[in-house]
Amino acid sequence: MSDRSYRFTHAITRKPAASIIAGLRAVDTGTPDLALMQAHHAAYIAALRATGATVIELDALDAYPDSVFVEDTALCLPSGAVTMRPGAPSRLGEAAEMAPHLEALYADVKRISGPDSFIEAGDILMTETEILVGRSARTNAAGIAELAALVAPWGETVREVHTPPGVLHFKTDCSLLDAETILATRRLSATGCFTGYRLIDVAEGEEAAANTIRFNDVVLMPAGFPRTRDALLAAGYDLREIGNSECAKLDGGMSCLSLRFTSKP
Ligand code: CIR
Repeated sequence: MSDRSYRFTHAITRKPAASIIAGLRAVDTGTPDLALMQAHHAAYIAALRATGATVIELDALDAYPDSVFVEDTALCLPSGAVTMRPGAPSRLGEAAEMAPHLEALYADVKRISGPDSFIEAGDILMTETEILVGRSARTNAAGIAELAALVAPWGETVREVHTPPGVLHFKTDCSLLDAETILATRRLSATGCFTGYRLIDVAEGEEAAANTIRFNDVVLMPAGFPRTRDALLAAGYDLREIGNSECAKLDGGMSCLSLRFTSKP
């Protein structure tokens, strides 16, 4: 079995912009503190680099308040990349900002372009064998169908699933921990979408801990979720807890802050 879904040589991040205070959020829980967010962001990048990966840090984009959440702009696969078409109008232009950076690294960069297609990569979970895409308020059937058609020539299979109502993205509620293991909230795993995978439940009341990333030998998780942390430690994962209080005010977590991929020489 390959390990394409958690072993990476590279990541792309983007510095948080001062305009982050105008970023999208479902519920207003306070103004994000830019300096603290920058400190958390630096710790996140350091944790990625400590695994031996190269991290490309892009400049802040003030015109796009949510642009620190680079994950939503593209899907990076072993054979090529696909730029997304974000369903949030204020984020639509972020994909074109990312495209040249991917074109510098990948021979094949495709793009979601249908005028009725909307898809954000926060709704996409890549595993060893398939690409799960959650329908959500940001990702529609046309976007998923277009993605499926674009990646089929690369031998990739897309499976449409559902993001729970009121949850921003599919991956807000789940993460891949290794080739066969998924960490998920009960409200998501109860839909049955992870049949065939080994499941670890996020502790009740710690739903915001579900968005982690497995990156090479470590799992990055948001700090402040002791019962989920202990469950992951007991399962043998090498954890790095990263402060996420400021991104959480904008519904962002560990996966949202990077594009992760393997660059072939
Ligand atoms: C948004 O609403 O689009 C941002 N405030 C948060 C995006 C988080 N991204 C992600 O879950 N992949």
